[in-house]
Amino acid sequence: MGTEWRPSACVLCACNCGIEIKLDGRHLARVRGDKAHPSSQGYTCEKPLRLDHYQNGADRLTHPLRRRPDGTFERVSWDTAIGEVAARLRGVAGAHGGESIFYYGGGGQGNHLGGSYSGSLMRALGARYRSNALAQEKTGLFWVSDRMLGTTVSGDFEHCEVALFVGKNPWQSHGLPRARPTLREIARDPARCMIVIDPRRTETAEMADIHLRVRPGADAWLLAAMAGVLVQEDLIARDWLAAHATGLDEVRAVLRAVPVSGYCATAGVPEELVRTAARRIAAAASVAVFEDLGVQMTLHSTLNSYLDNLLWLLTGNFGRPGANNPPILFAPFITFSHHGPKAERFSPVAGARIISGLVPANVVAEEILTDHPRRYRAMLVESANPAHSVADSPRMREALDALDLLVVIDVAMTETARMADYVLPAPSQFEKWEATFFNLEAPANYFHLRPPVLDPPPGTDLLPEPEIYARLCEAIGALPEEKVAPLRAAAGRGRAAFGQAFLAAMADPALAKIAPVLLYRTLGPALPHGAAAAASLWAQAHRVAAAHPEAVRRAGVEGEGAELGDRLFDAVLDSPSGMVFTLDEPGDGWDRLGTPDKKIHLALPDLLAELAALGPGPAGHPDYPFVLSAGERRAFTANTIFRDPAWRRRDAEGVLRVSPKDAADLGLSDGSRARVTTRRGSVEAVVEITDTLQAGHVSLPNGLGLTYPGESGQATTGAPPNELTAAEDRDPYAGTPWHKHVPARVEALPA
Ligand SMILES: Nc1nc2c(c(=O)[nH]1)N[C@H]1C(S)=C(S)[C@@H](COP(=O)(O)OP(=O)(O)OC[C@H]3O[C@@H](n4cnc5c(=O)[nH]c(N)nc54)[C@H](O)[C@@H]3O)O[C@H]1N2
Ligand SMILES: Nc1nc2c(c(=O)[nH]1)N[C@H]1C(S)=C(S)[C@@H](COP(=O)(O)OP(=O)(O)OC[C@H]3O[C@@H](n4cnc5c(=O)[nH]c(N)nc54)[C@H](O)[C@@H]3O)O[C@H]1N2
Ligand code: SF4
Ligand SMILES: [Mo]
Repeated sequence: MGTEWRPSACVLCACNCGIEIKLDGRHLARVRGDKAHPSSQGYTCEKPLRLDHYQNGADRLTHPLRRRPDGTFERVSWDTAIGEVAARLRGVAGAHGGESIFYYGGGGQGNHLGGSYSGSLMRALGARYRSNALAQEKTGLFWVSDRMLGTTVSGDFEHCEVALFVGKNPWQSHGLPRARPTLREIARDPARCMIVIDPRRTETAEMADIHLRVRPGADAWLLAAMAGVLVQEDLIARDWLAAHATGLDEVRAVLRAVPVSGYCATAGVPEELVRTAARRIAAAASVAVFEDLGVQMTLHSTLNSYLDNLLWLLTGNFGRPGANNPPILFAPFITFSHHGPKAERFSPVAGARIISGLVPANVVAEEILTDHPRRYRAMLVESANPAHSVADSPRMREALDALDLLVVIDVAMTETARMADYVLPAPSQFEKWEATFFNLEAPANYFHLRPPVLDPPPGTDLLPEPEIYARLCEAIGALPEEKVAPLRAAAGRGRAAFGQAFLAAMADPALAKIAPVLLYRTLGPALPHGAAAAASLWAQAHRVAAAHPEAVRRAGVEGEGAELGDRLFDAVLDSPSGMVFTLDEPGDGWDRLGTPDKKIHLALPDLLAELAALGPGPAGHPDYPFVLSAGERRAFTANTIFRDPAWRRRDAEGVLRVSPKDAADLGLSDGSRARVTTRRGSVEAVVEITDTLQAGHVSLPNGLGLTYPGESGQATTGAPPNELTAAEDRDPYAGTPWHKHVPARVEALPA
């Protein structure tokens, strides 16, 4: 075994904890938390110890592949792959317009550097439509937050008095730095309080002071009741709202009319507990909130996000320590259109709302499987597995099959890659420079550019994503050498000369369109240690330094003007364990309100109308009496990043969780098998009986059902959740799926 510990990051969830890796040959033999990482500070959960299953998976891709007419793949050279993919993309754009080329993905949980170059290629082709997993989870919240605040926020759980988790189980899913110690600290401190809204008695709910055990899908009623209590008991931050918000009267009128008792009954939560929770939120010096998939993937998801925002806004929990603050994004992976229906865009076929630039994942198949002239004809997928992760897998497969061209960039032979015309293999995230753009912390925000830990495997022919995008841009003629050469020369003369030359080049719209790839080809080669892939970050560093010079200087980077941007970039290049890149002072968040009048807009008329018209509660389905939560996060799930089932030390097949009452009614026992059937499909699963679930509620994990090479050929382990979900089960505003609310039938299977 080697003796050196090499810094990197865990790639399994958005926290991207800093880790150190000790190699044994090509194996990630030992993994420990990196104490020098400013966010995780040495913390990790148990999952990164298993990262070798990702690094050395048996279905890692080794060479570019092209599909033969009989459906099998053949190896081709990169020149052939790039030349043919470029020609076919150009062919599709020529025949049907660049708009018919669709982009999906651009980064998983930890790899966003590659995707930062994809826009160059797409813009050069004239493509306009794209999507990724955020359009399965967060776009409803983004839409609401855009209209209310013109920005996003993140909760300050380190300093909050009250922590509110809504449809979120951070003990397992993390999402906040050092989640478990942070949760323990809140739970232990009698002055602080944890409130959890979840139908399940989760690990987090077990630690909570108040667990509002909502009926699945009834969050809108519960959250409305809580907001109703705030208004009806006059617990709102009246002076604060008068100074900072508009629309209070409209909101108050609707919330005054909320029948609190009735809504608590609908939600299945004792009214007194709901009132206690609302009063505790109102009385707290600070409340930090995290809402996640439990409410974002169930009925009324966008209304849930609105009500959630109202809970903390009506109580004044914005823009101060311990509350909810807008982070400075190093690379803005969320974009805000700043208000007004005029700014809104819709997808070309289904007319679905595009939020933060993303077409809802749930309508992608619909946008392909049609004879509409504007349908998508070609698709480029990078770092995503939509054939598995998007609702309604059978339909998604049909759609991918119907495309004129499907190109997949991945590290492994995934469910999606198997359907591709061309599979383009990339080095793993430990074999190249990488970074995550999920930098969502305030007041101290972190960025971590990771150097490679080892080389790509010998005998393989892999290219990092920036190189793939650059070569494709070159092959379609978007990166003419006569424009590139002068900039490359300027990069040789130093950063200041380059900055001036690059700024001048940006006056040329054809170059501005491909700016990231242009940086990669010009500044990239001049960067130390082969860090060419970091070139796009140079522009981001300058943007951050220009917009937030004080916050950057507080983080310890010195300089004025353009020099500050260059120094920030150099500091990023020189921080293999990550760095604090901005540090806020209390109140800084107010500058980042994106509303034109710098006020918080409380009233969203469409959602207030939906709130006023909330019916009698989620309706049951006579043929499908159970609510299936299709995609729970557990100790041994990690989306589809680990494909090797051997990474799981427990729960090998991903059990179907069932309450004791349902198990008795259905004749199920622990370890027996059951069939789960929905309108869309049917799967089998092993049963686990647990009183953490309510009667009528069953759950399956996410990320299961992957096909992986085993001892006796390809084998599929566990139930793929999206064989069960229907694309039309989605939010009316944001198109986000109702994966947590799938009407289902459960039957015992013979042993
Ligand atoms: N171990 C592990 N961690 C992960 C991941 C992983 O795959 N494995 N994935 C990462 C990703 S991509 C994400 S987006 C996050 C997601 O993180 P979470 O959103 O925390 O994960 P989930 O377990 O999917 O859902 C959270 C909770 O929603 C509850 N829920 C179900 N139905 C309802 C409902 O009707 N109302 C309410 N209020 N709650 C409901 C479930 O019981 C569950 O406890 O996790 C990240 N972290
Ligand atoms: N039913 C149901 N469906 C769900 C969910 C659910 O709860 N229930 N959860 C949803 C959520 S929140 C999410 S985030 C999505 C996740 O689903 P996807 O967005 O499809 O992403 P992942 O499953 O994380 O897969 C990431 C892909 O990146 C590849 N990869 C890893 N490293 C690299 C690299 O360096 N380069 C390249 N090019 N590729 C790489 C992996 O092999 C894998 O194929 O699933 C969604 N789907
Ligand atoms: S919390 Fe997330 S990033 Fe951190 S070690 Fe666990 S899975 Fe990895
Ligand atoms: Mo996610």
